[in-house]
Amino acid sequence: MPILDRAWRDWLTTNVERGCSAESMIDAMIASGFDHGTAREAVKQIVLGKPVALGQATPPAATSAASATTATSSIATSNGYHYEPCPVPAGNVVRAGGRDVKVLLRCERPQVIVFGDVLSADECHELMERSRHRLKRSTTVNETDGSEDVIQNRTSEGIWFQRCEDPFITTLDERIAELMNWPMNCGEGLQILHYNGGGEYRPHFDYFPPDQAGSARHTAHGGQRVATLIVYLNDVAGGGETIFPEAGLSVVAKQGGAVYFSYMNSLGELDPLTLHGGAPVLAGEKWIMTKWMRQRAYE
Ligand code: PD2
Ligand code: ZN
Repeated sequence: MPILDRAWRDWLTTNVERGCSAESMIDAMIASGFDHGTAREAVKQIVLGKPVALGQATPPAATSAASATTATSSIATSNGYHYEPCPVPAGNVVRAGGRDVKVLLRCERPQVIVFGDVLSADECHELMERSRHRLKRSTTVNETDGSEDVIQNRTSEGIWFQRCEDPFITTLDERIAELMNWPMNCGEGLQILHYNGGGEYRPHFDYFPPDQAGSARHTAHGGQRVATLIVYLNDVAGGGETIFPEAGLSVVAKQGGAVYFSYMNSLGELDPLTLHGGAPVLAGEKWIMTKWMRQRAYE
């Protein structure tokens, strides 16, 4: 009987429930260092509903680049990114910070989830009111030296809240960490962004491209970004969707709702299908709050 640690047993159980093929799970276990016989036997026993023995055994080559994810999956796109189980738990509702957050859409490749009711209308209003008079033009990372540049591709204004800077922000940081199922101390501070009519954020990646020299400065603390949550603080009268051009997906801004996407797996690979942008605001204005999670503690 193969001996697996709890993370691998849970990973197998989740993937069986999601309908993954036995071959894909065996391949993923082999890619992570299990021998073929052990992987085959473990998958067989989980599929047949016979729990494998719990133990401390982990595959010799197991890597844990993303600290909360221990297993790899062999579901790879043509661009080579290996999709692993999403950190956000399965289900139509996710309990986070004592709140029932509704799941409205799940996309597996890229890994995108649309939520409803992440924040109440009162919480959205409080964030907008606290930010309104402190906004500064947003910047992007300079590819070469990592400095922060104001550019035409991103025409929003924003402010940052320090993580857990007061009780209200702490409530939100805790809720969001639970929703994203990632340690709160890996999160950057919450950022509030405001777009006037015509404002947009042209398609980009939220991760720091490893091939750009300027990225090193930003990954030096906390490592790479692994996942994003964008929460909509108001209904946008026209335009302003969050778009994923490679996936042909666009998410309409709805007050209190959010879009989540994850883009780094435990092998350290980055998902190019998460190219995304904020479409131009055609009518009214747009307010959002963003949370970026890192690989490791971000201090
Ligand atoms: O405003 C958005 O919808 C948006 C889209 C893509 C924001 C960001 N990215 C971001 O702040 O990274
Ligand atoms: Zn973005």
